[in-house]
Amino acid sequence: MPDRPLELPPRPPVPPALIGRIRQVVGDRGCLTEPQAIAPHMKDWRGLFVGRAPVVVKPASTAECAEVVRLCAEARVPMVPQGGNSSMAAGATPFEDGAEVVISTARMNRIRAVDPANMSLTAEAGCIVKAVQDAAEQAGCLFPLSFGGDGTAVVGGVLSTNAGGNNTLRYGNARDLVLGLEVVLPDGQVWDGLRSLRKDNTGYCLRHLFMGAEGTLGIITAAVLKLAPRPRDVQVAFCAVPDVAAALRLLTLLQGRDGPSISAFEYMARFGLSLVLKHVPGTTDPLAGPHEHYVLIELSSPRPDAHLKESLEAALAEAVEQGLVADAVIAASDAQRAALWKLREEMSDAQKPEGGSIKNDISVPVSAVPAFMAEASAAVTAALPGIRPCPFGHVGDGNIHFNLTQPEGMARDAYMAEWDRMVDLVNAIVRRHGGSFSAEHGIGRLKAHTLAEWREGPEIALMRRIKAAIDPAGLMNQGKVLPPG
Ligand code: 2HG
Ligand code: ZN
Repeated sequence: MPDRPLELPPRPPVPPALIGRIRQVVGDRGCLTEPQAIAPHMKDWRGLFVGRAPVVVKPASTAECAEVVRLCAEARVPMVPQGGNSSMAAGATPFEDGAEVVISTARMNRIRAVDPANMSLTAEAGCIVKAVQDAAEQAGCLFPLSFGGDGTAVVGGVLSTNAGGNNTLRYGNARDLVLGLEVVLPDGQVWDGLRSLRKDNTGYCLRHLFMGAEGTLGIITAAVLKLAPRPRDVQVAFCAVPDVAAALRLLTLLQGRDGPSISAFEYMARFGLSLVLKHVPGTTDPLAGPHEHYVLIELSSPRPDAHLKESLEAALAEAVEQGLVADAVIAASDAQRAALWKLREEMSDAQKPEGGSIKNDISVPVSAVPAFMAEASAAVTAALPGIRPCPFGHVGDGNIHFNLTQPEGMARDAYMAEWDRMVDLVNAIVRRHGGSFSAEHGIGRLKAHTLAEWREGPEIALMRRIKAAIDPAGLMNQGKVLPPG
C-alpha cells in the first residue's frame, strides 16, 4: 500500500461535548456514532486507507450543514467533507487518528429545480449523478456527465474533484457543466452563488475555486448544472484497431467527417477486455477473434433524422480501407449498445479479482498518447518483469488510466509496496510529454505529496494563499490536495 502519513503535529481527539451539540442540530438520524453505522464512511473506495472518526454527521439541509461547520470551526475541530465516498484518490476518507468530524452530504439529496428553457437544473450536493441524469431526461434534456461510477458518485463529490468521464471530449469536465454553486464556507457562512446565468462577468469567478478543491475550501451543498439537448439518435461501435496510433488516426478521420457528433471515444487493450470477459458474468466478446487494441465510439445527435448509423458505417468503411480498423461492430439495438458500453464500464472492477492494481490516472496531449503508452509499458515491464499493464480510458481527450495489474503469483502486499516506484516511472514519462499526473480522479490523500513536485514557481504558493484566505484556521480536509508544509 502507498504510505501517506498525516504530516501534521498530533491532533486532539474530537471533544464529546461537540458531538452532543451537533446532535442537537441534526438529530439522531443525522449524527452517527455507532461503529457499524460509520464503518462504510471510514474506508476509501479503493480500499487503500481505513481511517477513524468518532462521528459521521449527515445534515439534512444547507442550514444544518452550516451550523455543524460553524460548531466545528468554533471548537477548532478539523472536518472531512464526504459525498458518495467513491473518490479514487482517498479525498474523502478521514485519517487514522480519529481527530476529525466527517460531514456527509448524503441526506441533502433533493433536485431543487429543473428549468428546460434555461437548460439548467439545480441539485443538492448529495444527489446521485444518475438521479440527475434521470431528472434531466424526464425534462427532455441530457445531463452529460457520465462514467462507470455515476450510480454511486454524488453531485458535490464530482464537482469537488472536477470529475471527467466518458463524454469530456464533447461536453467538458464537471466544472464546465456548472453555472452556479452554493457553498458552506469553513467558518459556517453560506455563500449563495446559485445563479443560473450564462453571462455574468462580475469579478473573480469564485465557483471555480471550489471545483477541484476536493473539500479543502468548504463544502459544496448545491449547484446549478448545465443541461444539453437530449440525444435522439445514438450509435455505438466497437472496433479493433491495429495499434494506438491507428486509434488516433481513426479519431481524426471521424472528427473530419462528423466531429460535433462524437460523444465518446474510448480505448481498451485486450488484456483489460479479457479480464472483463473472465470476471463479469454475461459479457461476451463482440468480435469474432481477439485483437490487441480496441476503441468504443459513440456518436449522438438530438436530431432523430441525423442518420448517424449510415455516417458511422461510411466512416468505418473508409477506416477499414485505410487499415485503421481490423474489425468492427455497430450496435443494432439499445440492448447491444448497453452491452458494448458494459465492456468498457466494467474495466475498473474487472481488475480487482486479479490482485493488486497500481493506478495512474494520467493525461497527455491526445497526439502524445501512442508514444506515452509505448514508453510507459516498456519502462514498467523492464522494472518489474511480469507486471501486467492494463491501459484503458478516455483516449479522445488524452486521459489514459494506465493501470498496472500485479504479476501472476506475486504476493499482493509485495506488489503494492512497489506503488511509488511504478508511479514515479510512469509519471516521468507523462512529464516528458507535457502531461498531468492527475487527470480526472483528483489528488486527495494519495497524490498530495506529488503536487509539490509538479508545480513550480508561484503556483503552490498561490494555492496556499487561497487556502489561507478562505480557510484561515486550516480545518477543511487537512492533509488532502495541498502538500504538507
Ligand atoms: C473509468 O474511466 C474510471 O472507468 C475508473 O475513471 C478508472 O479504475 C480506474 O482507474
Ligand atoms: Zn475514467
